[in-house]
Amino acid sequence: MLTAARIREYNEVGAIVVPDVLTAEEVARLSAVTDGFVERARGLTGHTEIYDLEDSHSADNPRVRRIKAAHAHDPSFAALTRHPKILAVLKDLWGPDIRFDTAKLNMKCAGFGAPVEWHQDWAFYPHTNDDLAAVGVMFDDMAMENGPLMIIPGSHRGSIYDHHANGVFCGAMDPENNDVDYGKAIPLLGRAGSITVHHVRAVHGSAPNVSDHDRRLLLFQFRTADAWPLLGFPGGIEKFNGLMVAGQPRQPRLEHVPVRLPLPPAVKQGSLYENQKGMKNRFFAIPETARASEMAK
Ligand SMILES: O=C(O)CCC(=O)C(=O)O
Repeated sequence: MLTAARIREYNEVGAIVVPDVLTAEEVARLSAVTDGFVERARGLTGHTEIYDLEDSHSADNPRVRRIKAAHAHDPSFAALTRHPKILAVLKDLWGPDIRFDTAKLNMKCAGFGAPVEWHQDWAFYPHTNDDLAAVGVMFDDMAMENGPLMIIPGSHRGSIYDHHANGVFCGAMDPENNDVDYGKAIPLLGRAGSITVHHVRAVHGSAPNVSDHDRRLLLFQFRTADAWPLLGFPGGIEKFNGLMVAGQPRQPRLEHVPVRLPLPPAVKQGSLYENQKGMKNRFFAIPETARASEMAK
C-alpha cells in the first residue's frame, strides 16, 4: 500500500494520510450504522458505556461526542480492525505481527463538535517500545473548516510532555507550559474513505467543528505484537493474545523510550474529553454552539 517515500514521510513527520482506502459503499454503510447509534442516544440523560455525550446534549436533541469502543458494539466497526488494506498499511510500517488495542468513533458533528486539546497518546498508554499508531478512518471529508486532526511534525521524536494539572493526569498538555510551536501544526485532510495514521508520540489535537459539515473519524489503536503495555492488561494474556490481527504474538521488546505514566488518574473519568476538563489553560475555545447553556435558550 505504501511506497518507500510514504514510509519515509511517516517516519519523518509522524503521520500520513492514505487516500481512498475504503470505498464509497463501505463508507455509506458505516455512516448508516453510525446514524442508528445517534438515534438510539435519544432519551439519554448522561454518558453510558457506549456513549460519550456533548455537554450540550439533551434527551430531545441527542448530541453524541463519541461512540466508545465502537468495535465492541457493532460488527461492521469490528470488521475494520482486520480490514486488509488497513493492515497492509501497518505491515508496510512495522512488519507482519500486529495487535489491535481499542477503538473510538469521534463524532465532531457539524455546528458543535468538541475540540480535542493537544496531547500525545503515549501519555495515556506507554508500552515497552513506541511502535504504536492510531489509524483514523474518515467517514466524512476532513477539511480545514470542520476541525481536522492536526499534528506537530517531528514531535514523535521529541519529548514526552507533562499531561498533568494540579498533580493529577488530565490528558492534555498545558499550552502555556511547554516548548511546542503550535503554529507548525499540519492538518491531516482527505476525502471520506481515506485514513490517517499518526505515531503514538506525535503531539496532536483538533479544533471545534463550527462548520455545517460533520467530521466523523473512527480511530483504531494498533501496535506491533512486541509492544506490551506498561500499565498491564487487565483481561490477562489470553485476552491480550486474542487481540492479534496479523502474524504471531511476540515477547516484549524493550526500547530506550521516554515514559510518563497517567497517574494519579484523571479526576473526570469516562473519556479523553472528560479527562481534559481537568486542564488549567485550554488552547481551543469552546464555541457557544457547544455550550450546555445554548440548549437552555
Ligand atoms: O478526533 C480528533 O480530532 C482527535 C482525537 C484524539 O486525538 C483522540 O481521541 O485521542
